[in-house]
Amino acid sequence: MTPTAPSDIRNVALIGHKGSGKTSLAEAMLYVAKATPKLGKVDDKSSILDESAEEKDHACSLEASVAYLAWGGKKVNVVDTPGEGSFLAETRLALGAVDAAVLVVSGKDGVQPITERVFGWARAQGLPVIIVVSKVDAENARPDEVVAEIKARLKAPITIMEHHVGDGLAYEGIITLRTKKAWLGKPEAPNAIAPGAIPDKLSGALDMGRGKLVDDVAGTNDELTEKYLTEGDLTQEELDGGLRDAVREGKLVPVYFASGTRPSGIAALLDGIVELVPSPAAHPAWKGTVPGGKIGAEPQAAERASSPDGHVAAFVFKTSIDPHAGRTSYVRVLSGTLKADHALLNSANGHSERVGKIHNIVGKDSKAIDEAKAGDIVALSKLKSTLSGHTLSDEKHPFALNGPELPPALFSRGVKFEGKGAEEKVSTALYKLTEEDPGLSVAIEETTRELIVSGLGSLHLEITVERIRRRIGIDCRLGAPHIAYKETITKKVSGVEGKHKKQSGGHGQFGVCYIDMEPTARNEGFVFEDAIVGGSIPRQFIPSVEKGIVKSMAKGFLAGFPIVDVKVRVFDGKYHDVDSSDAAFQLAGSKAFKAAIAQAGPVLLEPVVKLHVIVPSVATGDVIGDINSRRGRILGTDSIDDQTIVNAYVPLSEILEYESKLKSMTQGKGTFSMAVDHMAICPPMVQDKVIKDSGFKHVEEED
Ligand SMILES: Nc1nc2c(ncn2[C@@H]2O[C@H](COP(=O)(O)OP(=O)(O)OP(=O)(O)O)[C@@H](O)[C@H]2O)c(=O)[nH]1
Ligand SMILES: [Mg+2]
Repeated sequence: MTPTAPSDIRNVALIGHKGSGKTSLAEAMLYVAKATPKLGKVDDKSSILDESAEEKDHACSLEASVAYLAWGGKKVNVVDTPGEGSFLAETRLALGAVDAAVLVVSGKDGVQPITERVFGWARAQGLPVIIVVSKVDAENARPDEVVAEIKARLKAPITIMEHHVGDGLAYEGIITLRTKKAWLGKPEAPNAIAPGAIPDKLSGALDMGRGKLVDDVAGTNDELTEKYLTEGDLTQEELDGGLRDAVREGKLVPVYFASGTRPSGIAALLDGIVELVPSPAAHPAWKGTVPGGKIGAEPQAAERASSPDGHVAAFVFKTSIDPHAGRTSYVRVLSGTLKADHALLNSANGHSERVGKIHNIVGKDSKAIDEAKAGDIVALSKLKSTLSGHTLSDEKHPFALNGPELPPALFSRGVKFEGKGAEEKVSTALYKLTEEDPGLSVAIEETTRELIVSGLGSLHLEITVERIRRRIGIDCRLGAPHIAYKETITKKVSGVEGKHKKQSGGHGQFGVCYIDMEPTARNEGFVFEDAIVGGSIPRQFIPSVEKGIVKSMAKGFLAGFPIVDVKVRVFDGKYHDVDSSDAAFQLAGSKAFKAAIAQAGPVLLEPVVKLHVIVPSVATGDVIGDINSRRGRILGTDSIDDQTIVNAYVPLSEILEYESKLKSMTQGKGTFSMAVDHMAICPPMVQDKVIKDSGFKHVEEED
């Protein structure tokens, strides 16, 4: 099979709130394009995209899935992503691998919190976006209201591409305004490329809709505006070209209507993707860095043209590990041509990876190919140490993509299990899972030796233990929540001494340092200033002082949480020609740091989430009262029709089990999303309780 040229590829990710119909839409696209022999359905567990046991159990996508189809002479790579807040790390990475996002908004439920969040990601990244209002055939569908909601809430420059004929149970199909085609009546069959003529009774709707579309397109470009004003219309070429440019530049967001389950509106959507989504050949140069520079030095910026001729580089956006088939890495070829049986450099860890076979993928099925050109999305099997988010590149011309930033994994809980030897098995299985799941991390608590899993939300952690139970047959459960507190200081202190002196026969140990300490701005981490003049601490021991301080910071002072946002200035010291050593100055640094922190007003910092809630307006009072009772701070409310949007900051520790509470306050109608936003100083009562519960004790340095 010859590799596909970049101009013949279209890459899209389906994004949206959970349950908005992304997987059903992707299944319909595959079926209508004859990439699959029958229509896969989420409800009867026949979806080839929601394929894992957990996805089938929960009837919801938990990871990104990849499939390709052929349409209009192009290879369309479709990435179906999860819409559940707990699994958005996969969605974030998928957006880093495509040329456009297809935002799916349920024609029944409208704009929901994750709709806004993922749309924001796509726009911030400069990705062209196409919106699909899905489920137009569902009972109680209200596509026109949903379009108004999209306009008001997403503040997107939308333009309507189709007229839907009826909605809900009276839905018949769509007519397209740009291409003037009709798909009415029966569900679309495979290769539904032969649309019918537009019936006379719809000619009024066509003219009106098309007039608006032409108007929208003309408004995006001075030349077209001029032409439109003088001639009153645009030619088909001008409309097509103007629309293509406006979508690529983000000036217009086209809106389609479809049903994934019927299926209907799919062929027109595929036509739209092929026509309007820019090919990888048009992708601006990828921005990244040259890995492997000097430690501590600013990495050197680099760019890679999205062309098959340059040096090869590929971005890994998804990893799956099958107990039998091993690891599969899904990559977007950024530049050059990827060849089977070649060695590449993993720029994240410096390892060499042998690319075995390259595959085109449809769900679990794959076809081997010899090479893949820039722009294509393919799967590589059996890489050894490559994870999602890494870049593979030519060994002689290394490149690391500036990939998307993942949402932080700050929901943490202990993992409980019973039985001899279980601990090792559970921890091995958990660490293995972190290689697949970019949003998951595992740690061992220092004091209790308890295994702690961290993820993006409670469901994430519940599904993690479910996966472990299924994979290794050990019954594990989640323990108490762990909040990722941090510690910091509030006052400046000057001239604090740290002295380490020991005389026990033979060589002694001697080192003294004097430091000043002050708080930095939030998120600055640690700043170390070397202000030693005149050799009061020999040069080679200044890094030792810093090392001692860094070690103490990791251990915490109040409750064992890492200390952050501190500046230390070392300005004086004493040494001994024979007895001073790296170890002695590390201990001196650590002692000075602890003495200083005790005087510097240490406090606990807690993670605070930004909460975004959409509720029926009648429930607004209850929802706000509840947020206030959780130490929340309301940032603002906004009402559209009979719904109210509430934005607030709430400490993470107060909002761990919000879902069930919101459901009960709103009869199941409220939806929310939350993401950790910043760290804030804990009120004294909360701080005292956390310190007490931590059971933290200082371990004195060895003297
Ligand atoms: N009537 C109707 N129902 C649909 C349509 N699309 C999806 N559904 C139903 O809506 C539910 C959710 O559909 P999914 O395709 O799993 O939604 P999703 O966006 O992939 O959801 P997540 O993977 O959880 O983010 C299922 O019960 C589908 O049968 C549609 O076009 N019409
Ligand atoms: Mg899905």
